[in-house]
Amino acid sequence: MILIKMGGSVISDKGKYKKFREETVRRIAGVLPKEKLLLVHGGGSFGHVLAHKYRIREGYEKWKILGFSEIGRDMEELNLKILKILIEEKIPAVSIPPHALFIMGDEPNMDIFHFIVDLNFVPLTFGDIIFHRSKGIEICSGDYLMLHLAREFKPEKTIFLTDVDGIYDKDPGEPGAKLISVLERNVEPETSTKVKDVTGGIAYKIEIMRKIARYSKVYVLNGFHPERVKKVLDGEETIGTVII
Ligand code: IP8
Repeated sequence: MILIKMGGSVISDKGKYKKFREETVRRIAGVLPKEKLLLVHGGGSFGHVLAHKYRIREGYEKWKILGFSEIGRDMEELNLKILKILIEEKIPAVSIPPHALFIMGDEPNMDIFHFIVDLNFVPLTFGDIIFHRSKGIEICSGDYLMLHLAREFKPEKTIFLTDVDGIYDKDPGEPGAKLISVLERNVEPETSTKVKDVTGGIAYKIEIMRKIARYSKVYVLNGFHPERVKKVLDGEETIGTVII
């Protein structure tokens, strides 16, 4: 089993509200296996712009509810764009919107994932709006779903696709930043925490990746170079970070 997250900064231009990167997604879809695959995608500018504007992570207030619905609509729009491309590439993907699957605060029931994987489908889930037992409303990040899927399926490889070559020792935009090619999950990494989004930015992601590394080999790769994904899938060396 292979678990892959297409990060929001790869599938969309994070600086422009709802700017989808169709060609990039198509190129990624072209190298993916057509079975024994679990897919997750992030929100990018379809999710984070309005999630920030409506302060969704601070919980329920009546004035936010239309905004919450708008984010749900935008995420389904993004999800449908990706789903269409996957099907065109002959990947039997089926969309699983988290907000209809569980209420945050409860353990997500992963039964449906097992059921459809056994039938050779490829589940496609995503960072989403979600209802929350105590806060009322919340954002469910794709990374949280990655952790649950990794725990449940213990995939052979887990791949995070980002807009840079992997994890760096400082902000990749800074001069002298070095790519970390191997990161040990038990060692606290020296990395940048500058890039922020509503679900916590790189620090939260690295924490999740280190947890996932208990169950799976974790790779962080540049999504604009799908040939690197192919290499990892084929067991070959490539540019990126592996967390062991
Ligand atoms: O990009 C966030 O998912 P992420 C989803 O995986 C929304 O953190 C709706 C902002």
